[in-house]
Amino acid sequence: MKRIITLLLFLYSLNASAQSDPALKLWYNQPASIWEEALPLGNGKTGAMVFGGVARERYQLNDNTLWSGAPEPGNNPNGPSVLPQVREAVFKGDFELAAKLWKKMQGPYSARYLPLGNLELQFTNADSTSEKYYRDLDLNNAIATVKYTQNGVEYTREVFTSFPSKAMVVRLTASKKGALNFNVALNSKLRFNTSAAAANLLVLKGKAPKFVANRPSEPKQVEYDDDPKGEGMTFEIQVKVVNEGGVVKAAGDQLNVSNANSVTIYLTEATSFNGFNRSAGLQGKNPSIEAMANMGKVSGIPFEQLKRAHVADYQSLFNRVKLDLGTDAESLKLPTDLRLKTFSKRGGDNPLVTLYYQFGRYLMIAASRPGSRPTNLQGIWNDHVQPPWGSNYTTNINTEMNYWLAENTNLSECHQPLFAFLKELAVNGAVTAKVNYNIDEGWVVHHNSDLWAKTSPPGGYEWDEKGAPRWSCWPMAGVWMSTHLWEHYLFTGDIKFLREQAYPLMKGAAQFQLQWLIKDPASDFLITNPSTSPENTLKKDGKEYQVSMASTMDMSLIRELFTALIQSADILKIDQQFKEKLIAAKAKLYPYHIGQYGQLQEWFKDWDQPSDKHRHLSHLFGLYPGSQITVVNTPELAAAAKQSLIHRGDVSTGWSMAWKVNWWARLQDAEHAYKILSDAFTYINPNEVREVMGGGGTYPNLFDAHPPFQIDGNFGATAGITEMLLQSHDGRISLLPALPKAWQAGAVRGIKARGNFTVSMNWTGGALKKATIFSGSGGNCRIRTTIPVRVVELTATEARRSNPNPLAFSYGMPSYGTVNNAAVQSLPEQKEYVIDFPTVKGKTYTILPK
Ligand code: FUC
Repeated sequence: MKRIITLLLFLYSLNASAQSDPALKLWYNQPASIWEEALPLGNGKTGAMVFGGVARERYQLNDNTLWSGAPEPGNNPNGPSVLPQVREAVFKGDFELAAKLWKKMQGPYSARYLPLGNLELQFTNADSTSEKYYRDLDLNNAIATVKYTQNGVEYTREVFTSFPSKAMVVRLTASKKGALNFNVALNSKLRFNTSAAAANLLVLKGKAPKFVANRPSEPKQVEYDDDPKGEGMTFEIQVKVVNEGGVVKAAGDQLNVSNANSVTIYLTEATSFNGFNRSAGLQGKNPSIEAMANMGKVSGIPFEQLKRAHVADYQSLFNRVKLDLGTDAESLKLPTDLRLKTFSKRGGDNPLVTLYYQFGRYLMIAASRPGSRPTNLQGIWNDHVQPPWGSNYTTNINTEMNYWLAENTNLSECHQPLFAFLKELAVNGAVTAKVNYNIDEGWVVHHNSDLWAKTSPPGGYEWDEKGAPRWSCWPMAGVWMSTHLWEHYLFTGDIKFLREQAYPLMKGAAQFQLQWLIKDPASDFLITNPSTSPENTLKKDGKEYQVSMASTMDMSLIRELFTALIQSADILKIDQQFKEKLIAAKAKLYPYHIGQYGQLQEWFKDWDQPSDKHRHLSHLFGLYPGSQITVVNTPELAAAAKQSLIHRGDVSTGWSMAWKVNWWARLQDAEHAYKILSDAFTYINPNEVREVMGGGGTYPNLFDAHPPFQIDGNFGATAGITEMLLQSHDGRISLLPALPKAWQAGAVRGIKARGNFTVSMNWTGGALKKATIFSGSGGNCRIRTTIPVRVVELTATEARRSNPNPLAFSYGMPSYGTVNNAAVQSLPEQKEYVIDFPTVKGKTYTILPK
């Protein structure tokens, strides 16, 4: 039996190493000296940043549910009486008064996402210098490794966080028996107490603050309840040390390991979080029960067995997609931080782009798994008690961007936490709709949310001078997030999901908007009032205004959702009356406008300034992630969007640049998309204080720098690279729609197109060589290529009519007005060939050049 297991293990390791790609490692020649050099691990629940120190190893820990505060709706009953005054001011053109009045409708800030603690290993024999230091994060198996030699002994530490085991597992080995000597400690930046519960078991019990301030000017900054049983989440970390050889004993609030041959450390943790609508302090779960139960399950299992289960689970998601943009033996010899520093000097680094791409997918698998909370501004990784922007859900771009890669990079399951969150937002958002606006149908979400599914507008009521209507006045997040449900359906064809989960939520978001929309007496169109274009101000007659009406983003979001719902009602054959209502409202929505410079108008009137470099370009929602503006169906609107992009420029914050990659990809401008993507590889030194809006880039650990660290840029760039290789938003599957010169030869396997098609391709000389398309749901497959192609298995026909596949949905042609035809930008010209072929569910089709 033992022999068989050994043989199986051997075969497994052969197989694992055969699949292991040496280019998929982030590696360094020195330990992390600062957080942005440490390497992230995660299983959706527990996050860990691995520092890899020789004398002191630090694993900085997070739990995805550990936030400050308690459920606080923050709804503002002033709303219904103030709203008519705001609207009147806007209609009169007094935008300044409108903004001032809106402040009376604001509510509190969101809760803050908090750090859990640190597991520290202090080595007693680490004074002498180490040699041959190496640390990495291997994306092939989601394991971080540290190796070094000291006094002739080779030391190795491996660590992973396991989704199936809900635990972090560390394995320490040495080339010489009895060489492992270290102390184990647990601490936290929050209130905590650590004790040794047994000779080999440490337990940290902690309590989170009941309130953490948003601004340094607030009188109370980090406020704890004096009563340990009072408000504020509690949490527990358990650490068990299992040694082979030597001794483990408790030493005060630490454990001491001496003369061990090898050691396995098991870590489990839990919080008292007991649902978005219950106080975790007063009605919380006992975190000890969960931490102990998980410890009980995991700590009897040998390291290799846990590792196998972890790798199998991780690879079941990660291995679905493979990207190859060419190899570069020289660049692989450089540690990751050096590659980043020299990226532009070396004229780019395709394997680094591939690594960055897969790192985005890795982060999604590590941070967003079924049952976990959705990823916040920092995913699940945060070391601050007062993190930038509270590490919250910022819903006017950041939360959505976090999920742009979920479907097209074949990680559909990882989208689930967002959908579960939407259900909670719909509950709270119905109350906000009623209290703040006296709207009794549907639900609404504003610009920030948190663990407690906050839906009311932030801004700090009236007390906060900095609480600005240009972002707080935005009841649109429910609409935007609901479009993710529709996209999930288009990518998966899961009609049960559409019927049971997506449709009711999408309908609720639309019901609110049907009542929020109001008729503009001057134009007769349905508009939003008040309205902002998130975070930007409109400049008019030398003055800046925050609030007006019918911003292009509002109208595009509503149009996108209404269109999706109209289509859904037909697919599901339900709700015809509601559908008619939507059709009627959609026809009256204030349309797009192409302004005097040939730009897509951001505002209700042609107030856009070519000199405006604001990082938000929300008016381009319809181009991406929306699908209303396409090069083929609406070339003039696409050209206008291009003009808007040119005005704003390329360099901006991390997430803004990632969005621009996606936009330029949708415009099929490969070189511009690639140029901005390359800008994202600007090395940002985490030791230097940088201006927040001074231009984004990448930290040594490949985390996106807004700056500071914000994970949206990582996710947005991975989505954008996919968008350069494959698009499917306009009723066709475009193969290689925006392939830059820098990627003349390459291959991609397993990315997804709407219609539940899985696509693999390779190309040389910038032209498609071969594609295979797996049909997950059957139905017509319409592909668009830049060279003539054929389908090996059958005879395809030239596409003529609209695509009969309901998942290959085209948004049609939204109406628009234009003031100056002469100014319209030209679009890159691509010759295109579009063919149709019927597919059978479960079959694969081969596409070759003709
Ligand atoms: C919005 C953006 C900022 C930042 C913050 C979290 O306020 O405008 O750039 O991303 O969210």
